[in-house]
Amino acid sequence: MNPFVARLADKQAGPPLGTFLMSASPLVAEAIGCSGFEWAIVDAEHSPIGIAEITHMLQAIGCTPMLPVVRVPWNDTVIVKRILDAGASTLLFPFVQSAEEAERAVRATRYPPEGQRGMAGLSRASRFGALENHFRAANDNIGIVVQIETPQAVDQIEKIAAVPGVDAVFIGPTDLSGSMGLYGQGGHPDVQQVLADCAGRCAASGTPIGTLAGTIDAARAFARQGFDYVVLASDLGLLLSSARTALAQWRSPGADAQAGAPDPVPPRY
Ligand code: 3PY
Ligand code: MG
Repeated sequence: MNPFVARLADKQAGPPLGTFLMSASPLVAEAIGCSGFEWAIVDAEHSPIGIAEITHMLQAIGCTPMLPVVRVPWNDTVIVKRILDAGASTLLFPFVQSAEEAERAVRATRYPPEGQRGMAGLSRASRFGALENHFRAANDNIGIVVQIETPQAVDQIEKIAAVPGVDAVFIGPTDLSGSMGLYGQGGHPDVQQVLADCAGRCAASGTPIGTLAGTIDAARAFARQGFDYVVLASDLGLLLSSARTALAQWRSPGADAQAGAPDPVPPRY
């Protein structure tokens, strides 16, 4: 079974927290993998990450216990083939609008006769040919998560989730709020209501559902609402919020007085 799908099925362990990796850096990907995050999304939709970076980031993550998911830039059979060849085995598809589009996503990930994935003898996916069973085993080991990001897709969520091969859904609150005419307002009550409804509908149909949270409090709230997994921000987001907090403290008058007696040379910087 695909390791990410298996982790989602392990309800006892609680909802796994992940983060987006947008910095296109294998070093950062490896560091996040060593930080304790259970899983992370290599984001090839909204970052400079291309095939070479995906390959190198997967190599780096492979040295850590963290489970990688790769978000493909689009539901495109050729791009999907290249990303699978690079060794990705769990894919996140943005903007899936219908059951037909979900079927197209699944087909792109399956070798014939089930699908249309092209075959190459020396891909990283087959350990450069060393995995003799690769072509027979690969179809059963791919995990697919599809993103629901518009009201049209929300209407279809049960049909999309029921497509054989779809393992989980993920609500993208940024695009969802934009397509609801509430640009930049993922926290708007109307958007939050749609998220809560989706969680209820997916619980009823037994489909794991996840979404994006900007803070740990929001992540906890989503878990309480029934979300099965949550993405906390991104590597860049976590870096920038920590940088901004540090600068705000530095610039805040009276910060010295509040600071107490910190270690002037921290053991890790
Ligand atoms: C979105 O919010 O639209 C995303 O794709 C990421 O969560
Ligand atoms: Mg989106």
